[in-house]
Amino acid sequence: MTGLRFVHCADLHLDSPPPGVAGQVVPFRDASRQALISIVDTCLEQEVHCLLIAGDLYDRDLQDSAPLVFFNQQMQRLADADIPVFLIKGNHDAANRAIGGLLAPNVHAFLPGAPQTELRQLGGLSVAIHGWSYAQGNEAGFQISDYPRAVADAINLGLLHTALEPGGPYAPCTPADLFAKGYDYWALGHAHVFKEFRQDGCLIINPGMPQGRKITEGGTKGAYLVEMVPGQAPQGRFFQTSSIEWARVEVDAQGLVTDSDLERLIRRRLEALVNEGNSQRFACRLQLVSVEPEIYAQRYAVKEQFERLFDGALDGRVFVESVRFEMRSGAADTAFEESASALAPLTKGEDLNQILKDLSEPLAKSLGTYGTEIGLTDISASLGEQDPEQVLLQALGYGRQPGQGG
Ligand SMILES: [Mn+2]
Repeated sequence: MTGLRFVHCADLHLDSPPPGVAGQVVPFRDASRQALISIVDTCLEQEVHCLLIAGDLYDRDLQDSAPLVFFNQQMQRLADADIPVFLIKGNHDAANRAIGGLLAPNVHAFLPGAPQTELRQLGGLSVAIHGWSYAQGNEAGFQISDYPRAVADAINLGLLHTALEPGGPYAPCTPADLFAKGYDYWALGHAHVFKEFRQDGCLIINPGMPQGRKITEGGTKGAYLVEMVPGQAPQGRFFQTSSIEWARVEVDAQGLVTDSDLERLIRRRLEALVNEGNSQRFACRLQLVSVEPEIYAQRYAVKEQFERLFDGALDGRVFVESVRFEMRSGAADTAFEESASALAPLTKGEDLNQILKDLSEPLAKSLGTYGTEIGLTDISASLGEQDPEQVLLQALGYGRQPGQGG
């Protein structure tokens, strides 16, 4: 069967700085590079006819040439196998960013401005590749009508970095707009999760990112391998390129009497994750869930111990992003938990009283009705009466309520 075979990836965010994790430095830079190596490996193994990169290859201005050199080394591996690469720039690596330098000779980078078309013979077929690069981070003025008509008697591939949000800043459009162009395949980028739309003979794929960098980029990540035979609908499959997987591990702490019980339960959950999952390593957020507020008061002290204990556990296959306590009642929602966790290190600060005074207004606002529930409506006033650390712990949901003493 003769056809066009290619790999489509997006949002590599190559060499993106490592996110905050509890203990040891997680090798995310190496993981983002490993993901690109996996993509190139697949291109070579599958003997593809081209590689499409749909924007956000880089995360930000380059501080040195190391990521660019690494990228070109990988592209050279494809050049040695006569595999061309077609690349557009997204909002993170737009043309106005400090990301310059020569590209390997097989890499075609589309220019900013109106979409351009590259006509090539690939796999014995005529292929028209349409694309453009972001000139700056905001491309709200994008019009889908700027894309050229489908070229007759050719396979038409569209490269586009878009949030698929009408009216938004990132090349606003809808799947219906894309289907209406009459192309065979749309290679999208921007959303860091996998998305697929199909209609008649057209396939729209947003492959998601090849390696997640934070808890909101969880699950296995990868790229997309496509097989196109003229006259037939495109076929494809997602393949994993991530070596570290972000995972939320929820542990029901309800009714567990001792910290050892909790430790054993967490360990069992991590073992299950590692044994049953598809990734070499896991960066975990341990979420200890209970409806009993006193759990937090008792266990706040062991949070850091747990973070240290489990970071690097199971032969180094587990990283701990953080240990979090969550209340299963209307009192604390996730947003509150996030801000509480961000504020927690302040309990070690020496000028806590002053910090709390400065923070009292925004803190009260973020507490909202929860402040009333825990009897902490006026933080400034409470500061005059109580130990500042107690006030903060109380605001974070970990401390005792006023009047309880002790
Ligand atoms: Mn983007």
